[in-house]
Amino acid sequence: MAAMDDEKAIDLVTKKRKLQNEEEACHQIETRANLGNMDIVGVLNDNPREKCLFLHTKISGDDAVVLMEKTPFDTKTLTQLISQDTSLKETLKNDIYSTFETHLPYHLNVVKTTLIHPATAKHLSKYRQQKTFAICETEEMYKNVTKPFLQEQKFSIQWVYNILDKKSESDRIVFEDACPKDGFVLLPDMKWNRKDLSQLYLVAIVHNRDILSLRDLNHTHLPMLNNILHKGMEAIRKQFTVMPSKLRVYVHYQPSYHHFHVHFTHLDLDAPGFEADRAHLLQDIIDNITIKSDYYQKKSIVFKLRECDGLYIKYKESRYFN
Ligand code: M7G
Repeated sequence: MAAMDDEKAIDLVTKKRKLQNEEEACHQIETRANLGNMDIVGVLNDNPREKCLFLHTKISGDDAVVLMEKTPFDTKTLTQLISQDTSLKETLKNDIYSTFETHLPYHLNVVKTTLIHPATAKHLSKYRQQKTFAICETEEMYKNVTKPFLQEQKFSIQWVYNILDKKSESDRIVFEDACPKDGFVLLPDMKWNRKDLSQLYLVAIVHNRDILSLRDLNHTHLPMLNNILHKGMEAIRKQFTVMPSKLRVYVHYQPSYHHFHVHFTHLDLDAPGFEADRAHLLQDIIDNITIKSDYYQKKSIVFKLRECDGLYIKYKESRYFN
């Protein structure tokens, strides 16, 4: 028994080391890239509270989206943060209160950048700050407006097929159940830097290519859903030592990408899209379908749309709009 535990511990250390090496390799690739080859077209979104800036740029005439986000503090670097290498310029002093403009050592001043290139009009719309509206989609509205729209307008999911076919990110896969009907691939979400466990964010992508969204689920999908919930949580416990009680496991409706997938995030992370008008807990989905197989075909579902979303425009033109 002790030998088994030792083996598991060694396995975990090897995996962690592999992850660190990958991160270092990623870092080296990033340091070789530069942003000098693009022209700025405009700001899509500038959010001071979340400390992120989304830009529309052009690279060799093609549209691109650049997402820049200040990374959280890393408590492992405290001694470098509070050191003589950090310079402070006083901006206010009053009694016991002072504020400073602070310049951190170069290597602590990291911004995570995501580049989408070439970007489509849908990418530009996805990241542009816009007014939002709630839609209460009935069974009939789904059939008459949403489903026909999705069939003609689906966002490209080539990146999903690249993952399932092992053409991209195969070295990042944390767990796979290869069953074509009930299986899935679990891997770090693009939003996670794979360093900070309190920001942990993984995504489980199913092998079944026929499920557009929550709306398509019924009792025949229960083995797949239970598989994802239990095997996904177990894989995260093993690889990252994050317990199931620290995880939030959910599905978006509407998702951006219409190939069924499940989000696994750390409970302490305020992930974008965890609002009541977008996230559906996987455990609730399993229970609802167990009670009534066609629950998600019959249920009215409230979700948020933005004013430039194609689906919002379709609803505006439809007889359901008020
Ligand atoms: P969603 O519910 O369809 O929409 O989730 P959202 O993007 O509006 O949340 C798709 C999830 O897949 C998101 O959490 C994305 O960050 C993630 N994602 C998107 N892309 C293009 C990639 C990718 O290329 N690789 C990985 N690992 N994750 C991605």
